[in-house]
Amino acid sequence: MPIIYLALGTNLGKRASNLRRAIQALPPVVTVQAESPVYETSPWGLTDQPLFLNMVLKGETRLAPLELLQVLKQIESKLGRVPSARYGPRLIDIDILFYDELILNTPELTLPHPRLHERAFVLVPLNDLAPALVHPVLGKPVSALLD
Ligand code: PH2
Ligand code: MG
Ligand code: MG
Repeated sequence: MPIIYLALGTNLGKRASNLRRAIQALPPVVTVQAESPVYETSPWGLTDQPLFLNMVLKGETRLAPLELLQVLKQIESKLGRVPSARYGPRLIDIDILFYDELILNTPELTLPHPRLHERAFVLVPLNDLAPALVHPVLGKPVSALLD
């Protein structure tokens, strides 16, 4: 089954509970195999907003990438996310970082996630789970992207 890495972020409402509810909503579509620690992080992109909680999950899915994206968006809505500004505050954000070694460029979805290597709030928890994972576009392991 394809191995996926997901990034979770939240900076509105009961943040820890938002993460737990998102993780609980993933099965049976995604079988979660590992959870990183949860980090409290300064907002990136749009700095005048509350602190985030961020973490990364490793899992397995039988869904194709775009099907997975649709399910993750449904979970975000079910948990109460409403549309907001780009990089703005959100109740829950679930992003696909990697889907096996797949490289995908469609209007709906870019894989690996196009900004993951610029973001400590993603790289630090990803490095906790998979320091040796090689980025298929950049050709470097996560541990090197973090440096
Ligand atoms: N998500 C964003 C924008 N900025 N900053 C942090 N620290 N964590 C996030 O998850 C985050 C962000 C939009 O997806
Ligand atoms: Mg997102
Ligand atoms: Mg995001």
